[in-house]
Amino acid sequence: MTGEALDFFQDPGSCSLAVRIVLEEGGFAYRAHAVSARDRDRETIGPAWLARNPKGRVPALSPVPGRAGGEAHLLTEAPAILTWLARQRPDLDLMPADPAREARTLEWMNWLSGWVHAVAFAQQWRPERFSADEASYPGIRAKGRSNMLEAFDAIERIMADGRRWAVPDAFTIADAFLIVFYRWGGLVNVDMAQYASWTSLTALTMERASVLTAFRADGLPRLFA
Ligand SMILES: N[C@@H](CCC(=O)N[C@@H](CS)C(=O)NCC(=O)O)C(=O)O
Repeated sequence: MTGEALDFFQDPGSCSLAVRIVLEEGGFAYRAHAVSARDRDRETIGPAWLARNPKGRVPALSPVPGRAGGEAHLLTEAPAILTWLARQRPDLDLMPADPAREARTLEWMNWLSGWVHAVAFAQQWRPERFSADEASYPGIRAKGRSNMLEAFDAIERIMADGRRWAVPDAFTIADAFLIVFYRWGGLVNVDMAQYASWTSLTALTMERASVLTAFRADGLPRLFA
């Protein structure tokens, strides 16, 4: 796809991977800018990034008309960015035009973003968001792990009805988001092979040229190598 190159702010292997997959899927011209979200060199909460995105997070994408309290034309929130990108390429139907399939895609995006990411994983990786009392962190981490495992069971139950993709039956932005959490499950030492149906979906996702390119660009080994 031609047009003005987009500026994409990301941290390799973070939830921004989903955005990179869709940037590649849609053939968008973009420049990637690393903003570290990792503890050892965390830039997301540094003054330079906070001035642009007061939420202190990645991913972000520019230019998209409007503003969210920081830099003009900077779009934040992975589901919003993925939806906006999908709408630039309606021919690919990455955010389905059909109202029921659109709602099903949003159902995935909202739950993955608002529960699986912002609660279950954040409880494990950022317990300080849930309490100022450090003594409570082990309990918060443990609850995050059980919330995550329950969510993974739920994903497997949904996927086990024979569908090939998260929203039957074509690749959507929900699949680009789901592979992030499958990968993160491995990072927190979950044996992901136990989720047979979700593993089949992820293997199918991993075969896409866009996904292979995004993993390579993020410096990540491909899954199931
Ligand atoms: N709701 C946001 C969450 C974004 C988010 O939490 N991103 C993480 C990386 S996966 C981050 O930037 N963390 C930086 C930090 O915690 O300082 C979205 O969906 O984009």
